[in-house]
Amino acid sequence: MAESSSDLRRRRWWRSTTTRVLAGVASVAATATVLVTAPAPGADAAASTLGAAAAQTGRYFGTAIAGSRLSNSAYTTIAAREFNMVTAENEMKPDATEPNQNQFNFSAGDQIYNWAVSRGMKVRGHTLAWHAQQPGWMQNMGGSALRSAMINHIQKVMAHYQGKLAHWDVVNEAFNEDGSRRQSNLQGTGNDWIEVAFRTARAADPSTKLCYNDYNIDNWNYGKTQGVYRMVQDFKARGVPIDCVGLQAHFTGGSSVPSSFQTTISSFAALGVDVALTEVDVTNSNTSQYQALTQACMNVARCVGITVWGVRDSDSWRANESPLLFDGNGNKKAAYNSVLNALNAGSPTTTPTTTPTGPTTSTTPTTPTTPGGGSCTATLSAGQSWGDRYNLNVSVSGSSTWTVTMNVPSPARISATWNINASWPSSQVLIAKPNGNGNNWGVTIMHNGNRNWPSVSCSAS
Ligand code: 9MR
Repeated sequence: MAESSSDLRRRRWWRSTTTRVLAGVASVAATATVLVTAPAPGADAAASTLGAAAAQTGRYFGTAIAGSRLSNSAYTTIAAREFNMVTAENEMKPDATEPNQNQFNFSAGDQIYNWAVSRGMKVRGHTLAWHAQQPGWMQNMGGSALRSAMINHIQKVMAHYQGKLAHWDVVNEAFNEDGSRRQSNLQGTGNDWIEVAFRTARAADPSTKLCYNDYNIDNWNYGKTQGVYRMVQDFKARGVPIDCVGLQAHFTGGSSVPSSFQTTISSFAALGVDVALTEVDVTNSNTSQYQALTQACMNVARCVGITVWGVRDSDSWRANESPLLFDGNGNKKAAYNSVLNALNAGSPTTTPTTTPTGPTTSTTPTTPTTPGGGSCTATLSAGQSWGDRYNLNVSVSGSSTWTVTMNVPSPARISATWNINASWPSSQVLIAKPNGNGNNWGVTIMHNGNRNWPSVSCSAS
């Protein structure tokens, strides 16, 4: 159910009246904490980027990134500004990561991973076991040799990225349109190959969410959707580890958003898995279809995020359909605004424990460290909160060249940021610098039982 407008008002009221100022100016360094009741300017303003808007409800908004485009500053400027999740478009696929059997190459995948995390973005792994984009040596394999090679591939690639990725698409596109299994060399190793892949993946990296990913599973009344649904249902019933289903949501090449799309998302979610829209594009960026698919995700608590399959139309695998949110010149298209508005009006991923609720204030005053250089102030205010996590909005004043250091009290951990260039000395320490898009940014914190706010210090240079 969508959040009612009264809920939304209450949430925004809570955000705007719960404000704490932590001053990092040398002259007030000893005064630690100042509580104010005046609304923070702009505290209830709608977020102005896709990632920030999605983060308000605990979701992400991502894009596919092509390593070959990371040298294009027009591309990277948009990508870093707008998104807080990245999928490597091709660089983590089997042909890229294991070009020769048992010889791994992570340079292209790592380039994208490092680009993303150094900007405070998270990364989805794509993909480990797939009939397509196999290296030549694997294409010619079958039977038990291929089964062993698949297991080895999953183990080695996941070991390389152990603890680093938000999700892995463990298996990609394994079904036919009628809901039967797609014939492939992997399928030829035995019908249990998918569950073996998932069990291997769980053992290799228990920290990452394991997803099954496919296209044309958007219409609830479609054979392929039902086939995948039955597999997930069976896996959950038998304890085969699976955490998420990715609906690629390519509404190009003749497809469009079906009226049952939300039913599909909520039906998968009801099996006890997260759902993500993983490769979205829409023919000619039809505004109402982009609005509808975003709204459908926002209406389902376990729809955790949306990824579009490229940045600008010119970056798309189907560039001739102009299916993305930015045109070839990097301008926002009409569909961008429909997505942004739907994200800003969205409901949280999980129901807040109490309403309104926010993080508790610290019982021990936090002490900002003395800043080096000039003066600036970082102001924290409560964002949305859920059972397991909360958002804080941060507004920096006094300087446009600031560095904010945030220390989160253990065992809380920082899980996401938006609108900053972030570096992470540890999961409890965040160093934030401007990303060129203003002085308002935010963090999502997994509280792990400690809801005391972090301390912050601000240093201007
Ligand atoms: O966008 C990818 C394109 O650059 C590759 O040439 C293609 C090769 O298979 O894969 C594209 O990405 C696909 C994704 O990995 C899985 N779902 C369908 C995507 C579009 O084909």
